[in-house]
Amino acid sequence: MSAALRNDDPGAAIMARLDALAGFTDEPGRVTRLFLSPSHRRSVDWLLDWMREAGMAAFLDDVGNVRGRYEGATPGAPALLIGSHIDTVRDAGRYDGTLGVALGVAVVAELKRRGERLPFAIEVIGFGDEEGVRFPTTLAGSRAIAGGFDPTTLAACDPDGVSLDKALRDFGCDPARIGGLAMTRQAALAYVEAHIEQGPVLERNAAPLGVVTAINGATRFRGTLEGEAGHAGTVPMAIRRDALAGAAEIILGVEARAAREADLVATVGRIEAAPGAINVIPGAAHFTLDIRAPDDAQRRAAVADIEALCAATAKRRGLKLEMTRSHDAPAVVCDPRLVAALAESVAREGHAPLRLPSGAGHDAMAMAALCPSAMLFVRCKGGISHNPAESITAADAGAAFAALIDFVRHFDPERFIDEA
Ligand code: HGY
Ligand code: MN
Ligand code: MN
Repeated sequence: MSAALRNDDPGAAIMARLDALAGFTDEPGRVTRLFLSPSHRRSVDWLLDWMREAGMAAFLDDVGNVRGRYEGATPGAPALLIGSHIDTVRDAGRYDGTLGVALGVAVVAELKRRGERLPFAIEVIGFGDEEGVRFPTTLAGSRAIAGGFDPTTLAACDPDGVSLDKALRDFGCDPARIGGLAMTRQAALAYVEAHIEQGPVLERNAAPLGVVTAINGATRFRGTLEGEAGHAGTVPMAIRRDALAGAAEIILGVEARAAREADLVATVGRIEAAPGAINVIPGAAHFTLDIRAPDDAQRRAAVADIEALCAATAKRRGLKLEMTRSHDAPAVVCDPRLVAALAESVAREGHAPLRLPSGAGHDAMAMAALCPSAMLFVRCKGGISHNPAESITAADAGAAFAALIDFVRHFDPERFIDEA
């Protein structure tokens, strides 16, 4: 019997499912599943099938999320939401995001197998746009559910000039109906997301699971420096306006600024020179900026300093600078009641409930605007993520499954009914 069907080893079954999901990629030989891509479509169909097999009513919503609902004892009851994302970065690992969705479906499949109905519904969501790699947006799916979708982002285009609006329509979605996806606080009791830690803390503490206390705030920019292309052999150094050299100076300045403070991180993840020929002085350079910190005032101060650094560098080098802020999310504190309940479940499963902050961003940041939200972290080897070497063990996947189903069984909806 395939591991996917064995329920005596949920960890192995979940790993088999994630191996299957990793097969949906647009770049053979590596995992790249961008928002609204052909591989995203194939993964949507696969996930819909699995959700239905697990006893859920499942559908694709108009912003590209996969939604599954398992009714409680009383149909139409408010729901505990469990989710994460199924889009990936380029050349990704196979657990970032997908593990949280697979754990949600596996928990419901187990409840169904046992014929259990709880005093609340469970909704499992596979968000389509958490990574924000294809379009200059991020968290579009979770923001739509939480009521914070910004319709102006529909005009945002991917590097091929395809707008989000068109990509959604080509995917079978109706962007005009995204506004109607927002859940009410009455319908959403709480949101819990299981996710690989993407850092080394759990491994260093020999802890398979951890409970997230807060998620760092993040600011992203896309920048362009414009100088003057020229002949690499004839233009004297003193009169060049080399856009890539200017970007290089900025990259080192960004690194130095972030290194000055604990917990502050800043990254230039993408740099492109144009026209990109060996014997042409780069006339343009396109770069991205990602700045994060647990404290919003700390992050804002770093953002201001880095913007000033970019402007001063461009001015001194005679370059034209354009910077667009493509994402700005405040730090989110996880709901203390959910943190405590997750910690109790981890402890009941025999593990020390280690509490830790998340440097990585997650859909839980957006969902916290809708309802009380929290995260369960799962150890990953070497803390490696956004890298094909990303790795977890079946045993830790099994531990996460046991803790999550324990959490679900002990979840008291009365404590989370809309307090408004
Ligand atoms: O960038 C992040 O923190 C997340 O992996 N999207
Ligand atoms: Mn993720
Ligand atoms: Mn990620």
